[in-house]
Amino acid sequence: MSMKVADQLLSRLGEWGVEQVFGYPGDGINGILGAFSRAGNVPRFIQARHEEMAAFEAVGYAKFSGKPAVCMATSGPGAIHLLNGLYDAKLDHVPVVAIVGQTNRSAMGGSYQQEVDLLSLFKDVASDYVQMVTVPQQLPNVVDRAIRIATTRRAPTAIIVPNDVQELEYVAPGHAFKMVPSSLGLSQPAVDPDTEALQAAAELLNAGRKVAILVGQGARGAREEVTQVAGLLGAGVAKALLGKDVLSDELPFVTGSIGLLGTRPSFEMMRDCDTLLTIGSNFPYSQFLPEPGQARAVQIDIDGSFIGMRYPYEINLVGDAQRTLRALIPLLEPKDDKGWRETVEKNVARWWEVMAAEAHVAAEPINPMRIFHEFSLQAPADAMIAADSGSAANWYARQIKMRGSMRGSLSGTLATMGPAVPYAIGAKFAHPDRPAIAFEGDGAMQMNGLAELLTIARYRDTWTDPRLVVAVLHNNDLNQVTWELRAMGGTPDFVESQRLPDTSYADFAASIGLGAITVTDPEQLAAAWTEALSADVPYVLDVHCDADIPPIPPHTDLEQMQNVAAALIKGDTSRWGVIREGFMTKLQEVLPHHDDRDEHQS
Ligand SMILES: Cc1ncc(C[n+]2csc(CCOP(=O)(O)OP(=O)(O)O)c2C)c(N)n1
Ligand SMILES: [Mg+2]
Repeated sequence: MSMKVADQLLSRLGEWGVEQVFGYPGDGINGILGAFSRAGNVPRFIQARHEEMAAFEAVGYAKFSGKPAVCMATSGPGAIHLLNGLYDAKLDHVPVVAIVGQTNRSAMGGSYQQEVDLLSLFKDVASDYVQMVTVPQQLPNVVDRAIRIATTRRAPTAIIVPNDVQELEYVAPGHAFKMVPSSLGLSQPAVDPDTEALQAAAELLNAGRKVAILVGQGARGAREEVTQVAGLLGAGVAKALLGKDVLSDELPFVTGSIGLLGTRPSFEMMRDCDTLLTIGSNFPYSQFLPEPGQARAVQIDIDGSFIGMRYPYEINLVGDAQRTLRALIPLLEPKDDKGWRETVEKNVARWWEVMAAEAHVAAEPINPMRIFHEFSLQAPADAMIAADSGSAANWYARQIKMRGSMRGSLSGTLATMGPAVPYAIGAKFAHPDRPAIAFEGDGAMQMNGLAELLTIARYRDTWTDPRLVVAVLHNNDLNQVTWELRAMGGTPDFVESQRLPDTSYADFAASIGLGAITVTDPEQLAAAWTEALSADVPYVLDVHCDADIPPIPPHTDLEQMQNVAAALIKGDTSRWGVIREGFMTKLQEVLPHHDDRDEHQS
């Protein structure tokens, strides 16, 4: 039987080990859909509710599996819908290959229906590689390069296949002029550091007395080595958001997240250190790093094009995190003075006490921090966690204690709304035998999460471990932005843009056969988690939570704190007790004195 280009496309993906394609149909890819049918759905077509969700599912799959992922959409509108998910892949550096259709070659340039200039559309997002297949002989090389480049550069790439080309008989590239034969496979190099630079880095680190380490997702493969280096240097370790799962939070010297969503011990460690070692992180907020001139610094990163930014590093070591640290360890001298490390550990221990106390501050009806706190106490050691970009990202960053082989991710750099549910779906396809948990705001649920619950309902029986819990922060508000407005002091509360229509997320989940619990009492939370985490169906926890709990870290700058305080005073003063009671110690320091507050209230 002769093979069409579309058949060869799927067979080539299969040869690369691609097991599923997250996509949405349309006549621009009808030829490829026919090939899926002929191939008995191998690789497997996973149907999302929206192309952006298909792209997020691919990003989630790539993030949780470490392997390249494929998403697919029709020409024109379908291709456009993929974009946000592909940008998420680009900004967080994960390999995703997008395959899209296009009108027939005969119609191109004719302002034809659904004809969009796709090469231009994808030029920025897939700047590493975007190509249109116009003759059959091009196909293997374009597919192979799209996968290889996505993998090597950890970036999205795009393949455009016009509808009529999909249907052509496949002809392999010949042994002739202007033919480009191709091959499968990719063996990545081991990137070792330069010996002289390594020696200089060791000298710098040995000279430091108060060493701070910052790790990002690039350090994921170097858990043991980071721990050993931190021990030798008497250092604490802060984690960038995408590197939250690099080290267990049960280690006493791990200060947790850093930055706008970060912890106080990370903030203090960076404020007081004299030496900084950054490993596999491109953490953007340099104001949370030491002041320039305060600390001498070394950076280790596998990608020379991303090294040396954000801080005036003295040594920029290009190398694989694990191999570089292994080479560095014998050159490091154990620090005699343990005072710095003891301070860091004391701060960390205190921080976790404060987190627990904050989670237990009474609220109306539920303090959102408590959702994360109760989850963290029960979290399966192999949980895969996704958080959305609203207030959930703050509580994920600060309240959840990573341990065991737990994995976690979010849209770290694009910080887009909406990826938590599709990431969790992608994670389930990466590891069908592990539980997945998505934390998502009600705004994001209304944007797309609700619809994507249907995808969960559809595929739930294909996962060996059926547990996928979606915890909805039901606050009827676009709360993260509401608090940003308050902190800015500009528009404390513009109701028209911020309030959300109310609906029941649990009712919707139940109506499509998922497990569902509406939680309105904080004392129900522990039992709700137990039920959802031991169930044999996916669950939605619809948690009614308080919109008056500010997701602002306790070390936010003074002016912002004062704006928040002022907004609270001007607003509903009955909420005042909640704010004051415990969880924002720093806020109390900048608030007006008791008497002034009474005046404001009157
Ligand atoms: C696609 C997109 N649109 C808008 C924003 C800006 N934004 C960030 S968080 C947020 C509010 C999220 O609200 P919700 O999902 O209800 O979570 P909450 O903060 O209330 O917990 C908005 C509008 C964004 N990051 N991404
Ligand atoms: Mg909300």
